[in-house]
Amino acid sequence: MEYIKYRFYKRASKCSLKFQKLKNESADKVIAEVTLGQVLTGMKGIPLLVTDTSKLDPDEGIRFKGYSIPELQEKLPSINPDGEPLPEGLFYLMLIGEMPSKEDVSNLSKDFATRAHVPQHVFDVIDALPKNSKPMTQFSAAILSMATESIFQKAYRAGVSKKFYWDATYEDVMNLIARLPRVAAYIYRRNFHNDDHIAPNPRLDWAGNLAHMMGFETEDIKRLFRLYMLIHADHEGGNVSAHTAHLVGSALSNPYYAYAAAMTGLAGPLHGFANQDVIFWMFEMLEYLETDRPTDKQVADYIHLTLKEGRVIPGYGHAVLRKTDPRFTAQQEFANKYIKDDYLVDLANQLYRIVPPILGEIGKIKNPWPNVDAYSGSLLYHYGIKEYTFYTVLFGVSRALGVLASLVNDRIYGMPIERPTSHPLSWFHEQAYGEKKTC
Ligand code: NMX
Ligand code: MLT
Repeated sequence: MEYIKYRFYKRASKCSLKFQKLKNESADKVIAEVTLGQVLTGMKGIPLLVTDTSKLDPDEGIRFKGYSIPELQEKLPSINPDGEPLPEGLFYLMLIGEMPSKEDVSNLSKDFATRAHVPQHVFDVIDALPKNSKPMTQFSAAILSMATESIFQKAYRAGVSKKFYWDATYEDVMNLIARLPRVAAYIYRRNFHNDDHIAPNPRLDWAGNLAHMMGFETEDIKRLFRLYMLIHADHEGGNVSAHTAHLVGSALSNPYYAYAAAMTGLAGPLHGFANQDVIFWMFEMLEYLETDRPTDKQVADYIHLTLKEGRVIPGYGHAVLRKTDPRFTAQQEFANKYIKDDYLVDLANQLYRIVPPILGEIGKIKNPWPNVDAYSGSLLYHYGIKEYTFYTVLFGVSRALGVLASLVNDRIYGMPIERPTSHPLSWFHEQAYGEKKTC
């Protein structure tokens, strides 16, 4: 067994014993009370999922295996001393629970490079879709079509014991992560560069190779991509994409199925699509105001207009966070360091001053502060990736790192099929008022 896989196995099998012990010995322990309000507002705050890769604190934001984003930037190995860490290192950390050495990360990069071959039929599936189908449609379809390669599916058919499900899942997960940059870049070049495709360079790291295959060779963009892939990689288990992959995977659907499903969730405007919605809305505003440099008053008026139309302000608010998203801050710091005088970056900063007090005044919005999507598009646009309908695909490449690490955990822990209970509305009415009412 390859050594990173062996390290995962050694560590995760210990955790798996803990999981089984808890299940067997403490099943009756009450851990939470559920209110009707929680059920009716999207199950917020109910501790229902076991996810080891990262944990979200409403005020502090995300920590990956206990490390904040600034701590990761300091401690994870990077290629250049002043560069951003390699996302492969974060994957290692989430999978194994220890900080990787530079050598571990370099081995992981090489492992991904050797697994990166995408079968021709996946490109054929993408090419069969009309060019006006959304990049996320092409991305999800491509991932689904790659299920032909699933080792888990073949092992299951061959009758492999439950004890070894994790092994085949691990192989699928590694292969899928390795192939996503090629698939994403293919969609990008197909849609926006006349099918002029660029071959992978196996000597590059995972994120650097993605930039290369998309046609961007400067160190600036590679640095941005490494940061981007790091901060979008995971957001504990309850977000729509992570939860979807876990749920679909709990039926023992193979990792390709589970991740394709996750990506159709990421494509929703309240989730990852918001990163393209932000840029769409910014341009809509600038066009309406007929200026690239609006005054604070013009921006505030436009925000009020958007709200009056019954729309949300994209990039603001969060289901869990109650303060500025540290992923927003990491990107803002990156811009402060490397970008001078860019109108969209300036607009993102201007919105950060103006949006929160306006949303705060409304009263009902639990978090008026920006999330990760409020900044990412301005950075990509600055570096020449202007095709914003593609932005959610980049989010999707990154999110694989956390979600798929969790999927291998699910299988080694022997997690069962997920199957909560539902009731008709009349049942909830009865719980609240003591009488059954049908509608
Ligand atoms: N602009 C206007 N209204 C908002 C906003 C916003 N940015 N955020 C929340 N609200 C409204 C929300 O629609 C709801 O209205 P109603 O009662 O009429 O249904 C009310 O405020 C209460 O919502 P919350 O409980 O504060 O938020 P919830 O947990 O339901 O939703 C989001 C969280 C993130 C879906 C929501 O804040 C939102 O729609 N934000 C804009 C879209 C966005 O940026 N999504 C990206 C999230 C991060 N990601 O990448 O996944
Ligand atoms: C995410 O990164 O998944 C989003 O911030 C949404 C969430 O955490 O619910």
